[in-house]
Amino acid sequence: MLSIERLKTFYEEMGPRVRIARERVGRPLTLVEKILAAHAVDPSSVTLERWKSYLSLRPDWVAMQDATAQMAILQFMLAGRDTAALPVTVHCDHLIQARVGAAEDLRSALSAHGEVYDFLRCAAERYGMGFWPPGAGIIHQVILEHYAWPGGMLLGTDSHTPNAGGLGMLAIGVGGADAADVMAGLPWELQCPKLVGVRLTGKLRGWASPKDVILRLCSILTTKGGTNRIIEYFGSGCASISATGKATIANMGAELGATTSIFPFDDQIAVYLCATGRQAVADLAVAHREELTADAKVAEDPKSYYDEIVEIDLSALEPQVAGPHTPDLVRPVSQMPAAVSKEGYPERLSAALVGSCTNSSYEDIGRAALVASEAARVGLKVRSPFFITPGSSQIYETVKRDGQLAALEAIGGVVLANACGPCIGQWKREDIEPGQTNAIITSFNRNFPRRNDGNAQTLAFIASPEIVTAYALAGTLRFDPSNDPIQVGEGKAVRLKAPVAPALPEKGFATGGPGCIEPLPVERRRAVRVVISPASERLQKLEPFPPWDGKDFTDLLLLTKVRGKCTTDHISPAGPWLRYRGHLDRISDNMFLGASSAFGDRVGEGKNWLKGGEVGKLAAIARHYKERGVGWVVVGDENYGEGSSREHAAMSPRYLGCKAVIARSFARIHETNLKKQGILPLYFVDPADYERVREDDRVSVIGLNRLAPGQTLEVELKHSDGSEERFVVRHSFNAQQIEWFRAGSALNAVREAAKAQP
Ligand code: MIC
Ligand code: SF4
Repeated sequence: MLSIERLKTFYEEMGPRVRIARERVGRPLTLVEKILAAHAVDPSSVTLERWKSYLSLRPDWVAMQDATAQMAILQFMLAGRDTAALPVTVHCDHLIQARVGAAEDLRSALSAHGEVYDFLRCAAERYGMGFWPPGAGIIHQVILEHYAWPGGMLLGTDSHTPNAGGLGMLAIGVGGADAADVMAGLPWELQCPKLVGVRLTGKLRGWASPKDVILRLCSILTTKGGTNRIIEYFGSGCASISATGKATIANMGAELGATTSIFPFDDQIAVYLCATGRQAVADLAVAHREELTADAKVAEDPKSYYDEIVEIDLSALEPQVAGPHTPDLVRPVSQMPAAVSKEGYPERLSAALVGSCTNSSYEDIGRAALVASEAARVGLKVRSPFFITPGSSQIYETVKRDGQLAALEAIGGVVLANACGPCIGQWKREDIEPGQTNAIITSFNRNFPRRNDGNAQTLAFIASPEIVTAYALAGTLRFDPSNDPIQVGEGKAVRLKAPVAPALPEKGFATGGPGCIEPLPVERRRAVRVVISPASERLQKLEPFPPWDGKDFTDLLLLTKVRGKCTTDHISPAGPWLRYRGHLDRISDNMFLGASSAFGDRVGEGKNWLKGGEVGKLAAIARHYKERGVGWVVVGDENYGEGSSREHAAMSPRYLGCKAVIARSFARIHETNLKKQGILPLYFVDPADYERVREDDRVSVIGLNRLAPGQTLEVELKHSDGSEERFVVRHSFNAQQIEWFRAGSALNAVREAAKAQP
């Protein structure tokens, strides 16, 4: 945590900075704008023109998880600095595979990923970062429990970093290259986002929970609705939701593509800070309450200050279920039985899983456990396999002490390690065959095909932990937990009661389990050597990408044109590939494995035009083009690159020779990742031009010498029948980002700038 002295200074400076910005823009400010002003390099020059001005910001903290930290640190090492320029923590949570249960899975992870953990720990020591070892918990839960504070600004190399918005922190998910730049001392740039105001009124009742608030919002705004927008919650309903409940809502704003989501500071947040040992932070926040909420005029007339307003009446909210395949296909739970019949979803549930960074708080596990105890009283046990991943060792120790774990185990639940596990495909299932159609329900946040178990035929549904537990007991999707009774035995049935669990442990949080290994004192850091074996298959030193040669891109091949959803899970799948997150060459073999071609129903495959159209894996084709020195492009559909922050989805294409991605639209983090690695993300000005691109086209991008902010470029297609056509594309590069492109990557540009300094 930041020292209390530094926090005090931060809060003391926040008021004057906010006043300067308010005077400069000449109107009241929203909460987001206040926090941006508090972190602006120069608050007197911020213009806060949404979707126009760029903000240069100084975040307070960087957090990285093990699967993205490897590449971020490898890039940071290229910058040649001694110490990270701001507080940084590394969290080992993604690599642990769920197989049999917490203790054994953790042991296996330590031996399977020892080399990576050693590298991360050693780099953390060398560069002055805090290190959270495997088993300590999921990054976002740990941040919430130990570091997040109202009004602060956090960058995390993970798309669910906005979780800390539940405590009123402006917490943003970024690619590793962004983190590397900030750790190297550069400010972080953000185009001033639009603001969506979500007014919550009323109070949640019955089975409805915070998860249902965000699922409802997903259905309203869809997975594209949050792009380049920040969601600011306001209204009387906020105060009724616990801090961890707020975090659930802020966390899943990532599924809307939102830059982040945030709640105003209130008593619930103060209580949480105290319960997690941060009374002094709570006191400071209470003293600065005014800065930590929107100006009063904004609340009086929100329409004038937010670009869009969504109203949600908590009292009228029903529990919801999302899925399959996308988090914005949402139905009230009461419609599930009918949906199963209508859509032909498998009725039987092959697994139910509670956990993930979204829903693994004390309150979440508590609610699931209440459902379990009630069921146990009438002799019910789960009818489908049931797994629980606590969010952190603190939660694990506390729910073990307070009996919730025993209640979940008593109905047949299996407790997994405090980690991401099945949420990121680290789940070794032996109960189904690959390719077997089946349905699962989870309290996670993402449900793209293949995500949890690598099987595209697994239909994943999402709901709150208590609803997931109820489904585990019923064993079938044809069930409405809020109304339908469950058969107990011959002719006997019970209707489960809606659980009401305490948000925080009455006896305080238990301690124990692994905690943070603090940074070494400065004088001892230099002696630490970060070694990467050239023979390693897990880690590979990076070579800078070549700079742009100053010429237009001509006669590129089309590697693939994807139709429909193409998330980062489609471009660079995780699961077994997490192994190679520190080895660019190895991981690039997974490139586009999940991408659906617009030509026929091929997934992950395409035609090699240097071999007469021979069908093969896209990664192998790209390697062949690279060997032959031929560049290629990808054509994408809407919201290309939605989902994760993993920059491998940009680095692998760059490494294998991709020059440009032309899409109908992009997700924010991925678009930046492409720019940072030196690839051109281009938008069809007329989305219908997407249809013009044919499988065997030669594609040229024209006008690169004139590349300037706001200027369009042209794309020329040479079809195999000898005809040609052209269309206009636009881009969102600003002047500085154009330098990244010219230098070959953002990191090259940073190094050039450093060299140019006397
Ligand atoms: C995810 O939920 O998709 C991940 C795994 O946490 C990713 C990060 C990664 O791919 O390592 C994310 O959300 O950014
Ligand atoms: Fe981990 Fe899943 Fe959260 Fe990503 S969404 S950080 S994989 S728990």
